[in-house]
Amino acid sequence: MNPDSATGQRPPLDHARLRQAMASHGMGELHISQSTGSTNDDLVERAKDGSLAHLSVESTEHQMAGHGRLGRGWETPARSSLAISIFFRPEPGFDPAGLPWLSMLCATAMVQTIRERTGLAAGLKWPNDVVAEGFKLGGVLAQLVVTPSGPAVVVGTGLNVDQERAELPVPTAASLQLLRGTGTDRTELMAGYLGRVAELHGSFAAVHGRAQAPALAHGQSLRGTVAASLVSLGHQVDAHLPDGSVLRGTAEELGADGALILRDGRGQAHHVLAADVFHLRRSDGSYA
Ligand code: BT5
Repeated sequence: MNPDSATGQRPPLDHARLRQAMASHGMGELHISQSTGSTNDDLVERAKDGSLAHLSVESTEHQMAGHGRLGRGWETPARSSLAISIFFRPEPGFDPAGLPWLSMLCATAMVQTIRERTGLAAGLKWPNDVVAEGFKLGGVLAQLVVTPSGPAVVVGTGLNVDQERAELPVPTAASLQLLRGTGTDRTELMAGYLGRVAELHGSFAAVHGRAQAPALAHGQSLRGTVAASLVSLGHQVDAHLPDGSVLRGTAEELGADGALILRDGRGQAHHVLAADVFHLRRSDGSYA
């Protein structure tokens, strides 16, 4: 157990170290509040006049009314976790089809950061869950923003770092603390994540937002990089579709547009663009 967690003595984020990390990656402004409703809402508000710098970041020590997808909530106690929203202003020439990839870019950056900094075998559960050992550690929520200087995107990422079991809202959730049995420095994690996002985004922007183009180290495309983090591929899943129906199949591939390609029991392929995906328990009892 982390000795600080139960006593309310959780350390705050180190703003100076984060500003330094962001400056070294040529990022925009950093704003960290003591408490707020939602960092996504705050950044969308700041973006409205059109002057907010590309790769500006909004975070908070205590997010009290965080948003999940489809009107769901995101719940975290003060200083226990990370809530990070990043503003992306696409340059002229950036392929609009690249915009939906920004949420998976951020989720992949978080997966890579967790792997590198904690050694946990983190992965991405399509489309936006950061998972490890079958539990949800984090999630990503992207919002399109119309600004006077053109369309932009805010991508918010939440990560459970220090929560004890009783502080998590659902039994499917876990924190790094619970899975590792030891604390993790939130500032280090956040700096690592921001650096990864800046690098991945820099490569992606250099190929004008084309997810298939070989852009990254070793000639990998963003699509290939995201697919390498996807734990859903190869698994039997239930996809709960927006119309309320459920599609069961094997997750075969990440589509060129970011969709999950599922093959059902009759051998028919389905192109799933929006869904909640549940991995089915395998015969050995594990999920993924
Ligand atoms: C997500 O939605 O996973 C997206 C979460 C995004 C949160 C970030 S924090 C920074 C930024 N500012 C915001 O206001 N939001 C973003 P979804 O896939 O819809 O999952 C939501 C569901 O996850 C809830 O209905 C709960 O069942 C569960 N949940 C809520 N809080 C959780 C937590 N801390 N850990 C794991 N699961 C949680």
